Amino acid sequence: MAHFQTDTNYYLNPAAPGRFEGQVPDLPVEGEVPHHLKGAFFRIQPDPLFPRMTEEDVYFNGDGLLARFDFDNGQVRFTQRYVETDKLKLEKAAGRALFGRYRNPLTDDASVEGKIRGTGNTNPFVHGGTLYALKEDSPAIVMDPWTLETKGYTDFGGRMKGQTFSAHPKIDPVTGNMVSFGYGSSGPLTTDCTYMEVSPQGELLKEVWFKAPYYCMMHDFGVTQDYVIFPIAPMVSSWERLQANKPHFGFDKTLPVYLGVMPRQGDAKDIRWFKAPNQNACHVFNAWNEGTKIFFDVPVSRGNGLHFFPDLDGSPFNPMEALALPTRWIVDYASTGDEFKKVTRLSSMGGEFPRIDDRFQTFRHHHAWWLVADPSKPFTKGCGPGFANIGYKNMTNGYESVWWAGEEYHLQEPCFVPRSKDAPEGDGYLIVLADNLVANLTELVILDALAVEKGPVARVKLPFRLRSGLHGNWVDASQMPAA
Ligand code: V55
Ligand code: FE
Repeated sequence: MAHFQTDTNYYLNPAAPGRFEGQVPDLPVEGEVPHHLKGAFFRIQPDPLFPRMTEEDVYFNGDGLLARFDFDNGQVRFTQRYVETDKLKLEKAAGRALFGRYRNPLTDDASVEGKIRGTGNTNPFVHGGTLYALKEDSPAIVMDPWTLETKGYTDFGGRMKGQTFSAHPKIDPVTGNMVSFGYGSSGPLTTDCTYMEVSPQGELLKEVWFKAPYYCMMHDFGVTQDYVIFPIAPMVSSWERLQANKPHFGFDKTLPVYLGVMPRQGDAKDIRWFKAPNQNACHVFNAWNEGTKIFFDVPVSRGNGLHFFPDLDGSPFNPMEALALPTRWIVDYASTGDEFKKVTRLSSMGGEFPRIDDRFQTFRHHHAWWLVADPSKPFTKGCGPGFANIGYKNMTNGYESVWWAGEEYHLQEPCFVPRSKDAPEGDGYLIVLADNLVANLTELVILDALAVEKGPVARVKLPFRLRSGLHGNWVDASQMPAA
């Protein structure tokens, strides 16, 4: 197989890989880090350790490079290590890349046929004191939350039969269970899916198998006290695509969107599929139910939101159709029809990476934050307008505010941090990584969560640039296991 050893397209500055592990014991701070914050902020970025073996690839395909920011008494320490997946171990032993393109095993070196291709690069998620590195094409990976050592894939003691575990589980605040799902559960491109619940002790309590209406990138889902909601949006694939060396996913403008609604106490036979016209959704703010009425808050775009997974019909990427608007989809599990038309726009501030105060997952939430793209603001030449703003909405009184980071910056997904463990919903801070595209350095910015427009209360300065990441989560010190 040809061995290109190249870093093309999405691998150039400012998206170039970091390719390093290390520690910084005490990061310099501008302003003041709240002294009472004691805990860890985990975040992860895709970051290919070896130069790619294929000429083309997408940013989603890097090895998981996991970081922890430790907060204690106003000081912040940084630690970063690779997720040592089976894939990365094989590549380290060979001294070069062996795995080819994103979710295309047909592009791999023959020596790694049949190996798990996961990278653990999407979400570092803590449940019951266990840190998982998650990637939706493979099982969950157990990590040591203190040393960031990789313990390996888990099938929950042999109980998980599906081959995949979503990067977006939720924690039910009542039972403490981690509620999750998988797609492509019997192998790549299969329509088999699973719904799972894991106890705080790490026991897989259930695995319900069901079939999706079509194979697609089911990246996130909704969990309420009584239902789970599976969104099917037309980011699709096929073996023909993979054989033709196209990107794994492409957007199909002809297929409808479905919401699969299943009672959490129910089974596959209880799923109702509600149908809506062609559109796109990816991440989820939150979901809740009032009786059989289900509320599902998601950023929704009219068309394809990901330029590196082009439209199947070859039409050029359309940034206006790609911009997602926070939207409320409402369906009634007890209704007679199978269409859902009830849609409320929640904001005209377009963007993605929605977050709430996660202590209120599965219940009606009152505060929401997301990254906002605003093409009317100036931006650094060559870097595009990007996500340079944080949007906030009070869901009770409709009050909205926004913080613009400035033309030198792109922002990464925000994370809400409660002022204290028992603080009221929304009372606390927002942690945001801000990439300074001019200085080529990253800052960890801390905002007052209910007054983002006031700008940072502190800027924690990293002495290097982090690559654009996916997700991050705060863990209070009291919820970290003993070191
Ligand atoms: C997403 C990210 C992924 C992936 C599939 O944000 C979807 C969506 C970082 O990897 O594999
Ligand atoms: Fe995600």
